[in-house]
Amino acid sequence: MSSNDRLTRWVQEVARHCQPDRIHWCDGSKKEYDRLMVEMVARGSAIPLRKRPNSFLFRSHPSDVARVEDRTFISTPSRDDAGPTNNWVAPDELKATMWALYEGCMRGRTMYVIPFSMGPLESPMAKIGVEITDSPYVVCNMEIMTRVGTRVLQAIEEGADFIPCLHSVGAPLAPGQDDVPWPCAPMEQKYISHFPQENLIWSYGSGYGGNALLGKKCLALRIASAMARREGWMAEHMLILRLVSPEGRQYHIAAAFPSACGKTNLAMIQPTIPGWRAETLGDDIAWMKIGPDGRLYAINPESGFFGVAPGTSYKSNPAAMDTLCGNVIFTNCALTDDGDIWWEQMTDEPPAHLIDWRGEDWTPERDKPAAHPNARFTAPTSQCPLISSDWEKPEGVPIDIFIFGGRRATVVPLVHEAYDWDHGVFLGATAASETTAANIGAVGNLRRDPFAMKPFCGYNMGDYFQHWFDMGDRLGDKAPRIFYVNWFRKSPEGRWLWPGYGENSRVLKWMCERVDGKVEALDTPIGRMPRMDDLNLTGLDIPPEDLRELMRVDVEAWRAEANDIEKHFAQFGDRLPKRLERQLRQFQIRLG
Ligand code: OXD
Ligand code: MN
Repeated sequence: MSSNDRLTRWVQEVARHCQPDRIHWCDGSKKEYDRLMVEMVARGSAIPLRKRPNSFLFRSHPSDVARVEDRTFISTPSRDDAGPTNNWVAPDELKATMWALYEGCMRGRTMYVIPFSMGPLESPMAKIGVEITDSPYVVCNMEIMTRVGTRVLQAIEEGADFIPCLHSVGAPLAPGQDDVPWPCAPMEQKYISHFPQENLIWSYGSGYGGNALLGKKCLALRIASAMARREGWMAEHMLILRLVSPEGRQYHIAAAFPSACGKTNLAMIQPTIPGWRAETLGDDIAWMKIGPDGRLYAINPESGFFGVAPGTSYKSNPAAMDTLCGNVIFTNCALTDDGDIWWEQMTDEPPAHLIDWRGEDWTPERDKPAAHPNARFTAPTSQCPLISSDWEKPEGVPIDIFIFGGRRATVVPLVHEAYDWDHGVFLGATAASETTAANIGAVGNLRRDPFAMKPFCGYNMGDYFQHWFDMGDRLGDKAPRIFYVNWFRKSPEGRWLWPGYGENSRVLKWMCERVDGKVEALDTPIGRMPRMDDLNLTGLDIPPEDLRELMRVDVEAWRAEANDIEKHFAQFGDRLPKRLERQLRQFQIRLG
């Protein structure tokens, strides 16, 4: 059976179950996008923005505002293969449950078939997917976030493999029933399911973000991470950035932070140190493979930004603001009276009147935010003024530096460097952050989020740690150097100690100098740290006591951290690599 026969049969099988009124094969054209938007405006689910060309605002149902980790499943034949950090249901049971939900779920709706490529089609690292969905909102978002169209279909016809991704909002319409602006199913019927052994994705009941745009978290991270382990490459929750020194030397950085910890801001950094500049390559996902020269090469599999809107401003991220000049889909932002969008911290002063993300009147006295904290923009990567001319290079760019980090008000200093690759894997495996609104759940608790992949690893995380060791063994002395940062440390009174944003370039510059062997570092129990003189702080007005606090290694607090890491590691049982146990012991010895 050719790939194309396989595709036709799959589409027919899904249509038999889901019973849509119509089937539409997407060609990815502007005409198609515009027509779908016109239809969504007419139905009342999209609001055209008078102030931004070709841009639209959507408001989701209040129960469907973020990724639903509790309803996300890695369905491997054995529970152990999904591991302790994933929800698991046996494949047969999960498929039976979901087929029952899919039965007739697209009645009254159009079923769209979206052929898409993650990565430029001509890249040896690209992977093809086909998403079936009953949401035109998903089609338009996918047309920005991925490369959709007939060229992809042609590649499938010529024999290219594809990953089937099935999605339904789970809201069939009875004959004559009016649609709602944001159809979705109740929480207990939502399922975001992955079958990594079969490279298969089934999503039901949510229309929001990573639950529904299946190329992103589901394919490019969960399924891809499992493929990458089998095939010897890496699929990581990382931005990709090129830093260029005054001498013109290029450094490529891949950095992993949990959701809503500033990845998009760092990806679009505008260095404040004279002579240095940066180019954006990606803001969320990196696929990396060892090249013919033995170095690790990264591509960004996406073609759009699905960024957290609140907090984005001309102060925090001017390049993102310019990216949003037009052709953007906004979700759950507030609407201004003159037909533009607004969100918290976009401007110093909020407008005097808005329609909030729930569609209600809003004035600054209201104690609720006008935009949902996980409000998003979907914008083409090509519109970013800092985009690198190499962002679609089929072979990718060679990575020099890995950065891990999170949001920590206490304990973790501004920057430290791993002693070696194994120690770097330990830093990644123990990364922790205060939780944010990107996932439904409590905000502000500390959670260990290894490699920022806890919600996105498609197999047992113990095996994932081992995969990192295996990659390091293969890379040898060509492996990227590994660093850990925390831009978010606060003073005991709750003041930010570090200005962040463009000033983070000072820390990046130090990393580049470490890579080039230009500066020594101080050995501490947690890793290597900058000598104060080596960190360029010219022009910053940070009181010396703040700097000391920013860099302080509080051995007592780190001992408590080590105890917590012991508990964190224990959950992996015998799937925890011995090399990580050894790292923990050495860390405890260094702490004394
Ligand atoms: C994202 C996330 O949307 O990590 O990128 O939640
Ligand atoms: Mn992300």
